[in-house]
Amino acid sequence: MSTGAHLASGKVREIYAVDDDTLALVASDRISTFDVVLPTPIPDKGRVLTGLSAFWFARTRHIVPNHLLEIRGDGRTLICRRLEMLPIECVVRGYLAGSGWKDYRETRAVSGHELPAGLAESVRLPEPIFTPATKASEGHDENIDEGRARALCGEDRYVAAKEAALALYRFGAAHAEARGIILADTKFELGVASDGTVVLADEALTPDSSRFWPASAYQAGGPQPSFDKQFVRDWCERTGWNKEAPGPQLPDDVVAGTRSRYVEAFERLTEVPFDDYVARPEAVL
Ligand code: Q0Z
Repeated sequence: MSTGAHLASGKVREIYAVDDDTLALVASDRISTFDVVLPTPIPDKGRVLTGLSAFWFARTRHIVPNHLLEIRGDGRTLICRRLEMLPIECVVRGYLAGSGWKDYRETRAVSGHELPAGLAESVRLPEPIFTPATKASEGHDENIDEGRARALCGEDRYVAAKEAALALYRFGAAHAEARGIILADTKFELGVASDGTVVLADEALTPDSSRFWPASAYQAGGPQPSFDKQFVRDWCERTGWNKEAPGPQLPDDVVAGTRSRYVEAFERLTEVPFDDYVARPEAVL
């Protein structure tokens, strides 16, 4: 089976059309930080993200069906069912960080969820909240309230996507927490199959679509270190880079340290040795 025509590029991924009903999602080793893709790849990052997505797809089919058909031998390509994508990002937050923290500080609410006064940055929320966002073609997604999201999706699809996203987050966060990783928040993309079923698509519960924090360092009251990207961010800050493209080339020790963190996240979450995955990607299924 060939990969087919190139359809779209993300910052660090590509989509190809295999046939009318089938796509190939290919994850590169590129890394972005402060919204800029750096010139230096992180070896195996694409495999780690692809293997993690496939792991979660295999373990959450009881919650919601997903688009995964097969994983290629290269470990970085998922063959997927082509869907009609919902026009919203399905974000779930269990902790107050990123744009959730920003919106809370300004309005005491996130996507229409009014929260208690006096919450600290990175605090665990009383309950995970669904905070849908627009899909911005460039720039940042904007959090929208339930009314706008429902109007964009249609009532039935909105309710199915919201309930799936909340259940997926709870499942992923509990699994990760038991392995020393806090899944602070995550973004899902869902689509609709030809029979009308709402289906989980894209990547799922990876460090590129989520905030992973080391539980060992967790302390609410400020920003938390990223499980995977903290070495890169710290090194970039020390260089005095102005955070505009092009980013700096990373030194070998920062590349190696960052690769180790991705592999560590993969092994903690999947309990599959990364070398086994490289030899046989179906090991995560
Ligand atoms: C996912 C994206 C990427 C750039 C479209 N199963 C599906 N059916 C239809 N469309 C998609 C999927 Cl996953 C779809 N994206 C996001 C992924 C590169 C953009 F790898 N866009």
